[in-house]
Amino acid sequence: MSDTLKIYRFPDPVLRIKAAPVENIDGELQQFIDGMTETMYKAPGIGLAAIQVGKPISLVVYDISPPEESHKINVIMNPEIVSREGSITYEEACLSVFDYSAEVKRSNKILVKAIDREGKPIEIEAEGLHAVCLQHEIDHLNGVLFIDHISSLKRSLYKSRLKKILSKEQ
Ligand code: GNR
Ligand code: NI
Repeated sequence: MSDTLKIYRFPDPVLRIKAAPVENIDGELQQFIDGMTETMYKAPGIGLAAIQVGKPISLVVYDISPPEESHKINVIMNPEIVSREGSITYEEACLSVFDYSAEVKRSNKILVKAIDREGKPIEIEAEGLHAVCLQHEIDHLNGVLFIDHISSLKRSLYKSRLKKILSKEQ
């Protein structure tokens, strides 16, 4: 078993770094993917982008299967959204945004081109929560957080609440 990785949280500037494409798919990367998978399930979360654990590469793991169903980890690298359709408003949260959730409007259906953990090109047609999750994770790869999509009033209210929380921490 691999070690659990540290998840960086807003306002850490690490979360604003833009991910570089994955070029070397080697044993070290496979180990890192296993570490991310374990970290995501332990959190628990439905997705995790590499930058959330401090590595600025274009890599995402996710699993949106309901808790009662069998789990299957999805690994995508160098993803690109190539088409979009419709819209969906969904209450989002993030492992990198402490104690907060808010509604975000995104595309309801997307087509994503990526490579899998072996480097094989794949296409993913995603709808609903699947599409929300992928857009949320692909945002992370561009240094974007879901709180960047909410109103500036909501964001400043959250920021001042977080400031109070953080000032009380030892
Ligand atoms: O675990 C997560 N839940 C979630 C809920 C609604 C919309 C997006 C997400 S992703 C989040 C895990 C995370 O922070 N991934 O980057
Ligand atoms: Ni997130």
